[in-house]
Amino acid sequence: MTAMLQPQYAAKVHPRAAKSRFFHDRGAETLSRDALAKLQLKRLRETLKNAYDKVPLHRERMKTLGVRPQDIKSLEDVRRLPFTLKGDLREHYPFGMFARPREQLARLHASSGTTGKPTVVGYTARDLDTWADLMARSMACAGARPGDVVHNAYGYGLFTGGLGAHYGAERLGATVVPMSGGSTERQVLLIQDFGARVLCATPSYALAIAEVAEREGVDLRASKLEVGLFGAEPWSEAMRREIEARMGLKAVDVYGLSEIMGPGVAVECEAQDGLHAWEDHFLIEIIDPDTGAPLPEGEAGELVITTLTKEALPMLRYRTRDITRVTTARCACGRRHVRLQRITGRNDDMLIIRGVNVYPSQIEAVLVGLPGVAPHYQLVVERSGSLDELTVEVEAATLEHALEELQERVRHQIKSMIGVTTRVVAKKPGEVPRSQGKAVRVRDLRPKKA
Ligand code: DLL
Repeated sequence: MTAMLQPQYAAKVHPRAAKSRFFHDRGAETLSRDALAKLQLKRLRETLKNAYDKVPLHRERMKTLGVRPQDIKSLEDVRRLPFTLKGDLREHYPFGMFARPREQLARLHASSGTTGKPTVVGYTARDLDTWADLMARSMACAGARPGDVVHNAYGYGLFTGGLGAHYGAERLGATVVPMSGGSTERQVLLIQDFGARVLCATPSYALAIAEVAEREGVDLRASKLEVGLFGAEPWSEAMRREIEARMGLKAVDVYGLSEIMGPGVAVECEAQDGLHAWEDHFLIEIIDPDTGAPLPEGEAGELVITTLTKEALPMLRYRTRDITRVTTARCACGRRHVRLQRITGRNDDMLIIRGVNVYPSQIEAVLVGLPGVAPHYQLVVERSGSLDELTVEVEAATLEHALEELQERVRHQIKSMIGVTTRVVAKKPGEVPRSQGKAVRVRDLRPKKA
């Protein structure tokens, strides 16, 4: 798989980044773990008071459990609080979970979701200010610097990616190019003409940009691009290597979700070894998704986040459904904030194929980098009797590749790496759909549950 990564394509290290360590907010980013814990407890208590006084749902749930804000005396006590679920936001659509009257909100965002009503989130002016700061901090952590040109190809609109990265880049002191997604030829042109050093996009869209550039004979490795802030969807190490090789930049993972804020909840530093979650603003827990019981450091489980500074939409123990593990081990970069392992997928993205649990990103890790296979794929899930069956649609890298040989090789590779039997359909170059934002990786053709 690493055969593709030839030395001349290796990510460039920015001279300023190599020479001196840069922080957007050195004080907050390098707080000791003790100081962080003290700050968290103080802010947790303020958040609880806000939620209890202003949001009937939180107050009623806490009353049912017999907990009052003043009963929370340590960070461990957070476990006495009720969970909040995505469904709660839907059921209180549109503004029922806000802790501020609508007139005091400066902005709304929403995520569409696959069924029913969208999830609506709101921000006060101070919430937006905090978000811009955390996104600027995330960008700096990833290697962006004041004065850079930041090409922002995250979608603008109700999705938090576009505006989140936009105001973060401005706050950092960069020059932001508000491209949004789509018009890929134009993206290629402006990345070169405006001299972008930083690219913000979903990893799947970054790959689509790389592909269009190559088709047009443009070598983005020779452009000024050095840092990519990629997130909003699961991706694999193999995909990281692929993008780094084709764009000649350092591809950094950024995580976030609208219910908690948007992009900038956690981000990798230049060590690319886990995503620092900004604990001065978020309290992180990992739980067993089946029992809700807390899991010790290092064990994989569901990420649960409590916001510590949000005014308009305080979230108590929000179940993200994202699966990860955490470490508090010291990081080479000097930041003490806990690191999340790359998020492999959501709990509800997991497929059970003939008794084997599979995340789409695991399949991706096998496919990307295989000789003759393009890094574009879709998974089709069907029901046959009582069993789920998986068809993996892959794409030949060139017209010269014999599709049958490719199918057999990919099938064998998936079986031997993941242990699951799949059907593989190889398509001609360009036949697997490309994304402009979050990629659609799974087509679920199973009958809908009643
Ligand atoms: O995707 C916010 C965002 C924008 C993050 C731009 C990063 C960059 P939502 O649309 O609410 O918000 O979707 C949130 O996307 O719960 C994860 O399942 C998934 N996700 C986000 N970032 C990553 C990542 C934005 N780096 C949901 N790796 C989350 C894996 C991610 N999954």
